[in-house]
Amino acid sequence: MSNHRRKAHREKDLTSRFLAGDWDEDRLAQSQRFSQRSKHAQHNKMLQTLELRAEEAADQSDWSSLPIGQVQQVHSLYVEVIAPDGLYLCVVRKTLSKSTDYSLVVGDQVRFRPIEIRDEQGRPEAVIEQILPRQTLLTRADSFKQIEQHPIVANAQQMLIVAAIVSPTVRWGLIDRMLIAAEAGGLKPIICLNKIDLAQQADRESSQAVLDHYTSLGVRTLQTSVPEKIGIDELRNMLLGQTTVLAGHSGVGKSTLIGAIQPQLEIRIGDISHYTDKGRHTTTSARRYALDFGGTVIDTPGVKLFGLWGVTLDNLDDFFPDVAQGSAPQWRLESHQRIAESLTT
Ligand SMILES: Nc1nc2c(ncn2[C@@H]2O[C@H](COP(=O)(O)OP(=O)(O)OP(=O)(O)O)[C@@H](O)[C@H]2O)c(=O)[nH]1
Ligand SMILES: [Mg+2]
Repeated sequence: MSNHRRKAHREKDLTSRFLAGDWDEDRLAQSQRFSQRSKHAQHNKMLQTLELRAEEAADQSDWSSLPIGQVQQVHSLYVEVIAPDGLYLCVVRKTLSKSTDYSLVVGDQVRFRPIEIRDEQGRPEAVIEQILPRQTLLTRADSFKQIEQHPIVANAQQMLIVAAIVSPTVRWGLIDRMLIAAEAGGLKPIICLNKIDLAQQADRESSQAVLDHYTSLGVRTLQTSVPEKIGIDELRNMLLGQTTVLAGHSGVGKSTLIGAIQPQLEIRIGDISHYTDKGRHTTTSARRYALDFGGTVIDTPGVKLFGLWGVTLDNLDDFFPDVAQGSAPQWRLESHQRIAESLTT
């Protein structure tokens, strides 16, 4: 016991010992790592207590009086819910997670019960009692074989499909898949072709011709460049008052675009050299951001593949009206063909 006390006393004094020249930088860093770890352990313990409480049976009688919030981010142990009076760290009532066959995703609307606990940063905690019906749901299958459903974001009204004209080179086939997912999930798609500052004029023009075809199918499109500030105001107008999920390949500039329309948001943006390493993603989980000028955006991690959920050979042509009408250009025919093949294998 006395040993323990002495140790605790010593750890409190770390910085002064370092400043007094007692400790070198390495020892200080190592010790701070340990105290960071014990902070984590403390936090985990607190969450476990919270989960235990969440196992108690739910009292449904007062659900209608509970506050409603929106899921801002889903972590492995807890969920961040944003409510009119601020952010809550929540766990899901065990009976609720057992009774629904789906898990929470960003954008879900929930009723939650605040409890008298705060985490070490003073954030209030709560138990999620109910998930409200979803208006839209962006979903993908875990692979081209469509074995398992992966809901990504709930209740978004729009999907900003982001691609880069180069670095990484645009893949129209991936865009076609994401267009289908948007439509199948009830979201209005917008195609945003970014990084046009890096392309030759001829490539910009040929890309515009492709975008014009999508416009003829009723899809809104735009070209953007963050360093040259091209299309940023237009994008801001498209996002105004809407809930929009951004999706696309890793490194195309999704997070950068969010940072460009609202610079005060501190969003992690990747160093382009990272993208030469396979599978390196800067954004690692979906997160919702409120826009000062009105509206909400949800940043998502990059995707390489977009497995389609709820699409079969029988309804595929519904998503390719140009193919069905015989007016599709060659690349759309090829895209349709590739998706059809993936649905049969
Ligand atoms: N030249 C140029 N570079 C850009 C543009 N937009 C983004 N970038 C760069 O592209 C790189 C990747 O940007 P991110 O915003 O991290 O890409 P992301 O789509 O969020 O990537 P993930 O989070 O991995 O899915 C960064 O180095 C950005 O500076 C642009 O319009 N032009
Ligand atoms: Mg990102």
